[in-house]
Amino acid sequence: MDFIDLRSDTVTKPTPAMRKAMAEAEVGDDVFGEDPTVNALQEKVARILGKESAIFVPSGTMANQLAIKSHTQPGDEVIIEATSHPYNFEGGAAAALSGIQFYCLKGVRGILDVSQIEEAIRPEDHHFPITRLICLENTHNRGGGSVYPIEKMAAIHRLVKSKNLQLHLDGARLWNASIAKGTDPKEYAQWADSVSVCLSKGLGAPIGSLVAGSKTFIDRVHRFRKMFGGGMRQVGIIAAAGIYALDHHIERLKKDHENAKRLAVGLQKFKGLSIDPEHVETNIVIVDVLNTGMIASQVTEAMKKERVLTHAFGRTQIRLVTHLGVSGEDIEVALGGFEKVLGKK
Ligand code: TLP
Repeated sequence: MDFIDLRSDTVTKPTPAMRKAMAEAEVGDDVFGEDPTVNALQEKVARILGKESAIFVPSGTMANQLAIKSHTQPGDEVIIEATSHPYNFEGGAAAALSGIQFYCLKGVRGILDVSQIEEAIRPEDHHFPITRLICLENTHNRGGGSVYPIEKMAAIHRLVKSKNLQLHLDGARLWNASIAKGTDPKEYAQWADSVSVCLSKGLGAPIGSLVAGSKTFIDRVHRFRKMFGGGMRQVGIIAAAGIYALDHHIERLKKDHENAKRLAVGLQKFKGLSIDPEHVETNIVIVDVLNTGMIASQVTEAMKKERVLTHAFGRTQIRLVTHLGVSGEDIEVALGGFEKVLGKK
């Protein structure tokens, strides 16, 4: 029996139809801007996000880092949520590659309030670093897949513009936010100067992210993409997977959200777990194992023996993510595994 892999939605694999689209893709040298499939993907994503331009890059990390690099100068300060991806999970890249420092604010499940940001913006004084950029994440990974309320994004955007600053949105899972709330991705993207999106999280594409923004901004990103070694050649083959994913695998995210909710409701029954299914808005479930008598890594090890893979997030939390490769039946099997490991309350 195979494992049920709930560690991340990055584990999804291309479907046979996606592989066929990849095999048939027209290609050219994208460093010369001559790959027709890459150009089609870039135009498609720019259109979906309502931006002038978009650029294809290998990963979500590179997308965020290129955006940070293109918005800032060394020594600038970037306001970000304390559990955000660029601050925690990108290997310290923003300090190393852009020479910026982060000013971290603690949100509620990753969501910041406009007043917190307002207080964090530095006044003009030569003692202080220059606040240049605000980064938001929607959905918020460490926040348990929480969706940024659109009014909050709009209010933050108003503040940011009144202070002549820039706003970057890490939209690795913006598709999930859009499907969960029935909100067009453009509605979210309109409140950001730059947006990064991923094709390899839950959508089945093997690789690929994009940064979208104004034409001038994306021209700048293009230069840094070369500098960071992210210029690729005949990558229509993978861009085709992205086009296929956007055409066929977005609507089905609803299923992942239903499965995540079902999982969260089921997990409430087991000894020592604390979880509020109301907090599960998309495809990520974070559950606290503090009262099980085990630490997170022990729970993940025990679950592995039940052929269910989960991800330990720190000492007391585990993360379970639903995706293309997880069915409704798999959720029942996973819950059966938890029952064996923990027992009912
Ligand atoms: N997140 C991965 C891990 O890096 C933690 C995961 O399994 O969730 N932004 C957000 C919000 C992300 O969740 C991720 C990936 C990225 C950016 C980076 O994307 P990649 O992995 O393509 O560099």
